[in-house]
Amino acid sequence: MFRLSTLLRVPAFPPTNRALSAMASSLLAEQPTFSWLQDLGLGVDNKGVYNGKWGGRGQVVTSYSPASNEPIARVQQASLEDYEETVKAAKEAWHVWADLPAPKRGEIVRQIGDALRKKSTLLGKLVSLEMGKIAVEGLGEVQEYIDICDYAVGLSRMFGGPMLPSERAGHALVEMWNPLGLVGIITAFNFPVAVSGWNTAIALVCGNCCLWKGAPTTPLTSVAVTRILSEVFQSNKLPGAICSLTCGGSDIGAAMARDERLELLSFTGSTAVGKQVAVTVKERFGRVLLELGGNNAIIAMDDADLDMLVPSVLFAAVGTAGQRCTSTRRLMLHESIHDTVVERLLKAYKQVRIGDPLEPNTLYGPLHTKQAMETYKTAVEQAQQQGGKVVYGGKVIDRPGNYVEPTIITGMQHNAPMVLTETFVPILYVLKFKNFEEAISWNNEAKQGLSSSLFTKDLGRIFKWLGPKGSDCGIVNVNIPTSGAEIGGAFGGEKHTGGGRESGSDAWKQYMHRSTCTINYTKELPLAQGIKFE
Ligand code: UN1
Repeated sequence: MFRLSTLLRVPAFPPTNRALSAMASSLLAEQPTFSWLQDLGLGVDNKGVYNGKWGGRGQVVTSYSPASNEPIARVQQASLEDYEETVKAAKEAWHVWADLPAPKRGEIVRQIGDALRKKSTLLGKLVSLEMGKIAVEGLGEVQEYIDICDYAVGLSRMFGGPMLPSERAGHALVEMWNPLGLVGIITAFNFPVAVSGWNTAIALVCGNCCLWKGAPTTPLTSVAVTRILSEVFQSNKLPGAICSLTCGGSDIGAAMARDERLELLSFTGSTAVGKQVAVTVKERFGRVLLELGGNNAIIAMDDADLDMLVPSVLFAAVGTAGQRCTSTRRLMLHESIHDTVVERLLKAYKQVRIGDPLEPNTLYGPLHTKQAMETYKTAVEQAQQQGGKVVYGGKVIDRPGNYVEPTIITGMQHNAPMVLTETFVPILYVLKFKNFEEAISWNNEAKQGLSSSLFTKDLGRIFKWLGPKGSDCGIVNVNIPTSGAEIGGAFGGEKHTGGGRESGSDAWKQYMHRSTCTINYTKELPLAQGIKFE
């Protein structure tokens, strides 16, 4: 049986007890806790379905702030009937959208980027409030959406296929690229804006309609983003269902995976759920784009510039409280610099300002859910049982919200089970190696293959790292952190990361189907390979 909620990185919804629900109802009955949410079109009660009009007859969920575990507002999710109506509306809308020339579609995406610019501060603040990442990072992912809109506008005048030389006289061999139809987009809690943006902007200029389901724990962000998009379609007198939304849990996710009307399903989430999604979509010969887990490493050689290494590790391991797919989880240090780097990291970790993610001075906020705190506690215990020494952090922080200490663990074997497990919490395992080849093999022994980074000044090592016997990841960096990729490149990874590529470069190809077209413009009928069939 396909059950998304049990396997997602986070539960469908933070566990609530009756007291908390009662508190939520009484608080929300009066007014939104955060009145500025009204400027994003949000109220106390919100509809979580959009297909040209707003609706939703499914379960009502309350969104909580991870920094306090206090309720923010409620969203009524999609029922399966809502889902059905929405797919029909999106399919209908496609007939209008696909008829627009690609540069005209680009113009609509340009307007989406501009509309996001106008609301970026508020939207970034909402991401911070609902997801728990610090304000600058919330704003940063709205910027990613804006950037990919700009990219997609240019792309709308550039994509296409070549005209190839035909072996037959009077024949043209042309590659045509056409839209797929309806693209399903399932995103995770940790990037509730940017990842939907990468998919939506590119899918739209390619001529597809989109049906989005965000994480069940960030429904307000999904609604706010969709409101911004819907106003652009409305002001251009285009069907709103071109970008539809069905908030929901595992039932909607499973329906999307099974649904033959979704020509492509782009899924971001855990490896375990991604595997089920892949099997379900492939069973119907659909197309699936997977962005799954990562267990990313930084390798620092004896010649690494430590003034660059230490802040890079800090950003990639502590930033977003370790909840990026691209977060650094393993730090491999050459034995000659190991102790110095650990000492410098301890100093840097001590200066991390922990607090309310909405406060401008804060560098480190809460984990997204209570369940993640449990995962953290278990991981710290198990790492210690497997020979790890907690040299920094290791404890839950006694304050409201889901706060845990950013943690450094040394002394483990490179292949200890915890070192090779992606926990999605802010634990950094520091490993000591003797030579470069050994470090590369440790980098590559993780099941996942998302991001990786090497710190060195040696050109020979850099090119080995980028080459066939180097990193096996989709993102292979030098002298920068593992996280914080730009939108212009293709984003994604190999092995258990799922193999998908989103965002820039030629990732657009996955949102279109290619036809090889051979056109005979003569009165002769020569066959290829010189075959005579007479
Ligand atoms: C993710 O964690 O799912 O490279 C996406 C980064 C961001 C995107 C991360 N640009 O860290």
